[in-house]
Amino acid sequence: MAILKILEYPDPRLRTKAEPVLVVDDELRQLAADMLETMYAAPGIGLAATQVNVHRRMLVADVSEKQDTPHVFINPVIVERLGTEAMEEGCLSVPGFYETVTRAEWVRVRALGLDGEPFEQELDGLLAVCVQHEIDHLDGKLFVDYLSDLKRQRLRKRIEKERRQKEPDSAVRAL
Ligand code: QAP
Ligand code: CO
Repeated sequence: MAILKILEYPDPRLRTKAEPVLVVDDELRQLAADMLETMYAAPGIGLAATQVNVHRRMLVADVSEKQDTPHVFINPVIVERLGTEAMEEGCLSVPGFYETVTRAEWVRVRALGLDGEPFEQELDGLLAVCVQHEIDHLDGKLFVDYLSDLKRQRLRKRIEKERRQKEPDSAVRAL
């Protein structure tokens, strides 16, 4: 087990489109376990492989109160969606920033499980929103992409300012 390093916005590696998983093997199962450990430690409710700089199509999520109900989706595809729901979202790759995003309120997801077998699951509520957010990561998309240009620009400025305060040399290095 290991806690993995999470990439943070605006890291360009978060824009990578992940490749489909071809074989579900022990190495992939180990990655899933490490991603769950990393998510629980954060703590968070969802994590995509892209966020730990592994560009393969797998995500983990657990929206339960006691964080005792892990979900793993390999090569996830939304095959049906219904309704819309506005929800305040955050992201482990954009720490300290939350904004309302509108997504489908119900989805049917097709994926492979850790046993390599395909399954379909109907999701609603927070888990439905979370899985849509994490599948976006696998396509190089972030929740801040849904905001207005003005809001995203303000966020970038805030992050740059925070970074300057954390490491005073970075502004100089960037010149
Ligand atoms: C995605 O996000 C999500 O800013 C998962 O300082 C979130 O686990 C989908 C986190 C909300 C739907 C609704 C964020 C932790 C965790 C932070 C997360 C932070 C510490 C975010
Ligand atoms: Co995220």
